[in-house]
Amino acid sequence: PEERKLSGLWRNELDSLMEISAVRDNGDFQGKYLTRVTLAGGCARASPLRGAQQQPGEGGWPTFAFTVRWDKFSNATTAFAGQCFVDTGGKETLTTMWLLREAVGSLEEDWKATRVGRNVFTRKRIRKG
Ligand code: B9F
Repeated sequence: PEERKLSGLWRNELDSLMEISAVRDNGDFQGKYLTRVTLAGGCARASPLRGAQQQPGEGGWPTFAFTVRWDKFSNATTAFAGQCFVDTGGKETLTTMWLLREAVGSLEEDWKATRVGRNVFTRKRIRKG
C-alpha cells in the first residue's frame, strides 16, 4: 500500500477525539486526546498522547501503539494498540484495543486496577464551506 500517516483528527464510537500531529520519519508521533466519557465526571480535557507507528511494510497495513496520560484526572494511563485499514473507497479505519490502568493504593488492590476494551476510530473530515 501507499504510505499511510496517522496524522490528523480522528473520532471513535464513544465520540472521543484525538488529534495526531508531528509523525516523525521514524514513526514516532504525538498529539492530544479528548475523551467524552470519563469515570470521574466533570468536563473532558485534552490529555497528551505519544506513540509509534510501524513503517508500512510490503503487503500489509501498518500497526501502531500509543499511550494517553490522564494527567488532568489522576495518574491513570491508557495504552492503545491497533492497525490502520483503508477500504477501496479510501475510508480509513483504525481498530484498536486498550488497557486503562488506574493507580491503586496497594498491591492488594492490583487485581482491580486494569480495564480493557476496544475502540474503532475513523477520520474526522473537516467541513468546508
Ligand atoms: O475516566 C478516566 C479516569 C482516569 C482517572 C479518573 C477517571 C479517564 C478517561 C478514560 C477514557 C477511556 C475511554 N475513552 C475512550 O475514548 S480510555 C479508553 C476508552 N476510550 C477512575 C480511575 C481510572 C478510571 C476511572 Fe479514572
